[in-house]
Amino acid sequence: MTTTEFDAKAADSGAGATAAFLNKQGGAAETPPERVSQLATEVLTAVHDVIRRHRVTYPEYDALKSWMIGVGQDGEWPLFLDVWVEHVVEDVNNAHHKGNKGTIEGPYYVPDSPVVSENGKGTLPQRADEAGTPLLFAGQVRDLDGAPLPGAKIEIWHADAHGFYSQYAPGLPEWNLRGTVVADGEGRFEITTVRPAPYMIPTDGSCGKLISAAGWHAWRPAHLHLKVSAPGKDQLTAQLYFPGDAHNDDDIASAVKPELMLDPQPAADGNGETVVYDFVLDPETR
Ligand code: MBD
Ligand code: FE
Repeated sequence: MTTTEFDAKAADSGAGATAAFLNKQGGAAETPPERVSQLATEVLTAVHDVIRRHRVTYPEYDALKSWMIGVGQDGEWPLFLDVWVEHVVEDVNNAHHKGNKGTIEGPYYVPDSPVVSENGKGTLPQRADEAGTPLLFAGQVRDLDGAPLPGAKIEIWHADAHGFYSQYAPGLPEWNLRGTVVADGEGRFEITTVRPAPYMIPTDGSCGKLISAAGWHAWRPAHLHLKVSAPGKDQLTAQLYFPGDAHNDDDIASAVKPELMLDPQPAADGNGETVVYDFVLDPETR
């Protein structure tokens, strides 16, 4: 029997996301001891407050301990943090941007995806029989003054029509639905792909345990992930969403913003959908 994306296991995608994060480094900020002490003290104080206010019992304390051990064993710290914490970090750090709104990166970005474009146009790597509605995504990258940014780089990655990401679910070609498009001399791009499905957080791991123990749902609305960059500009990390998705209003990762909503139209040739979305990049911070 061959393994397919439908055999995805939380512990496998978790291990992959953990390895990818450790590989990218960057986590080692040079944080002075005063700041570490202040942040750690305030987090611990917030935890202590919850324990006092709700008179947390020893069985509950032990449940927390065993759950946290499980998150580590499943490799799900990247998933947990990106779903329930990253949106506030993103908000605080990008509040000064005057161009596009961004949103969280999430746990499944892979750097250095293959360049698939020529003169701004390209098709994301996909299987010959890739499922899903064909989607032509076009736009232009400009600066705050409206000047086009020739050669801007658009990295795009998204789930397939069954909600699975290549490199994090088994059986998918390595770069399936991941690619880099270099905009043309006027900052324009045209990306051919398929519409992704909504994404369900794995239910068989520790994050899934929390979700079911709390009676929450496990869904993110369908989304395209993007990183848009150009020399001298702040890189934009964003996600774009589709109107009408049942979870646009209650994304488990709290990463939907009205500015990130697409407006797809039936394609002129009757084959799938076309959508136009432009990006405006801020000048490099500091
Ligand atoms: C995803 O696809 C995602 O984008 C986030 C933020 C968390 C989990 C899975
Ligand atoms: Fe995602």
